[in-house]
Amino acid sequence: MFYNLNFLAVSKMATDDYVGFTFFVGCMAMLAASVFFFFSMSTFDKKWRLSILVSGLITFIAAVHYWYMRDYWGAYGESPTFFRYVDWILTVPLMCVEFFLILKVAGAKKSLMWRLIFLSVVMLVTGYIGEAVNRDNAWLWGLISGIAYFIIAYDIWFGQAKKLALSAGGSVLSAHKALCWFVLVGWAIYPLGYMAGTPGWYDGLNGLSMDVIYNIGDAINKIGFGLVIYNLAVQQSND
Ligand SMILES: *C/C=C(C)/C=C/C=C(C)/C=C/C1=C(C)CCCC1(C)C
Repeated sequence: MFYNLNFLAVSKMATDDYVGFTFFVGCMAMLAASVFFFFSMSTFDKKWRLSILVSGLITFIAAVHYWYMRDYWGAYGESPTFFRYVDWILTVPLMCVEFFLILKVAGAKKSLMWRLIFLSVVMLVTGYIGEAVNRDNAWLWGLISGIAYFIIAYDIWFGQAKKLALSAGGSVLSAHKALCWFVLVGWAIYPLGYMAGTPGWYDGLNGLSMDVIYNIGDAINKIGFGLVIYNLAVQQSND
C-alpha cells in the first residue's frame, strides 16, 4: 500500500536561487515564531492568552503557506500569487483582530474590528485582481487598494483606535503606537513589491524581485506584530 508522501518531496533548488532561499528561511522563521508564541501562552494572565494565540496563528498560517509557496516556486519558478493572497486574506484580518484585542481594555467595540477587517479585505482583493486577474489595469486596482490601506493607517493613527489607545494609556498605548508604525512603515513594503512585480513598471527594483520584497515584508510584519503583543503581555502580566 502506498501513502502519498508527495507533500514532503523536495524540489531541486539552485544554490543561487535567492528567491527560493527566502521562501525556505521565511518558512522556518514563521515556524519558530509560532512555537515560541504557543509555548509562551500559558505563562500569561488569562486575558492576554487570546492575543498571544492570535500572534501564533498568524505566524503558523504563514508557515504553512510558505511551505507551499516554497514548493510552488521550486517546481514552477513562478510567483505563487494564489497562495500568497490566501495567506494574506487569513492573516491580515487577524492582525486587525489584534488591534481590537489590545484595545478591548479601553472598551473597543466589535464595529472597530469589523471596519478594519473590511478595509483590509478590500485592500487585498483589489490587490489580487491587479496582480492576477486584470493586469492591464494594475494601476487602478493598486490605487483602490492603496486608498483602503491609507484609510486603515489613518484610522489607527488618528481615528477611534487612537482615542481608545490614549484612554488606555501605559503599555497599551505604547504597544498601539508600535503596531501603528508597523502598519505605516512595515506594510508600505508591499506596494513596493507590487510595483516591482508589475510588468513595465519597476521590474525588479534594483534586482529585488517581488517575492523577495513580499517575503521580507511578511517576516518583519508578522513576527514583529507578534513580538509587540508578546512584549505587552509580559508587561501587563508583571504589573
Ligand atoms: C502578513 C501579511 C501582510 C501584513 C500583508 C500586507 C499587505 C499589504 C499591506 C498589501 C498592500 C497592497 C497595496 C497597498 C497596493 C498594491 C497591492 C497590495 C495588495 C500589495
